[in-house]
Amino acid sequence: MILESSLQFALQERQFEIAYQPIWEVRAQRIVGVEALVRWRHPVKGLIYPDSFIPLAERTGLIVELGQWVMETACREVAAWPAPIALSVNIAPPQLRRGEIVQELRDLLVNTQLPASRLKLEIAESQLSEDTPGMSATLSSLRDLGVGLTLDGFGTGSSSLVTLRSFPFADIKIDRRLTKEIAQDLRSRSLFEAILHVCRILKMDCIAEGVETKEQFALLQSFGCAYAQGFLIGKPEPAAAMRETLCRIA
Ligand code: G
Ligand code: G
Ligand code: MN
Repeated sequence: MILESSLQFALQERQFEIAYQPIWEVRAQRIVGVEALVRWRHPVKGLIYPDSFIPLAERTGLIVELGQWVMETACREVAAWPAPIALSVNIAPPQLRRGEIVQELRDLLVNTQLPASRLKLEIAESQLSEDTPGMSATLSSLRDLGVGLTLDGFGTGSSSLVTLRSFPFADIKIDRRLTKEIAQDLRSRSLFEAILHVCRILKMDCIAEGVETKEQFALLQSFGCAYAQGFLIGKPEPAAAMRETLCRIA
């Protein structure tokens, strides 16, 4: 069990780091972006994954400070890399409920020299049900700033077409639980294709998450899914390793 006080202490002590997982453009066969995934380097327990502490951080409000650290660190690190790839950062609703996030991001982009067009904010579909009018306004302001908005984890939970109508998302990330099924289950495969149709009509880009096998990759390629992410393409890696990968292929 992780306690609020230990999370608070870890934030003070800067015990967090970011792993970057590549996002692959299927047609051009190249890395076009990375997703920043936070890890907690605990001095005794070792590496702790976000599923174990993000929910607590959200409940206690510590996600605001942690999220600011992730955003600042990731923008700074990625802006210094040799290739002009995109950076995707996960954002939790408590961060969006603060109107200040728009001005903070604007300042951060200026300070790090990362063009707004290279930053994408991933917002989990499952968390948008707690919508407030303020959140929708904040998302519009962020879009006006020029950053991309990605609807994360689509295709499971309460996937709603209303969400697609109500919020200015530029792309959709299909949840890995659905990607996992497409090679075995016909209904899942049809649902996956249907989501791609919706994306095409709404002129949104689609990223399949959790691609682990060549069979899954071949299927999503045949369906015309533009982007893929998963262990088949690359695991999350520390900043230095990802930077080297990009230097090698640049
Ligand atoms: O890296 P891993 O697969 O363990 O990530 C698990 C979950 O944690 C993912 O669903 C991801 O969205 C979430 N996550 C990872 N990094 C962050 C972060 O910086 N902020 C938020 N809010 N969620 C994150
Ligand atoms: O924010 P989101 O839940 O989309 O974060 C992606 C998470 O999925 C990360 O924690 C990452 O480590 C994990 N992940 C990435 N690729 C794969 C994969 O191919 N298979 C599985 N099982 N998990 C993956
Ligand atoms: Mn994500």
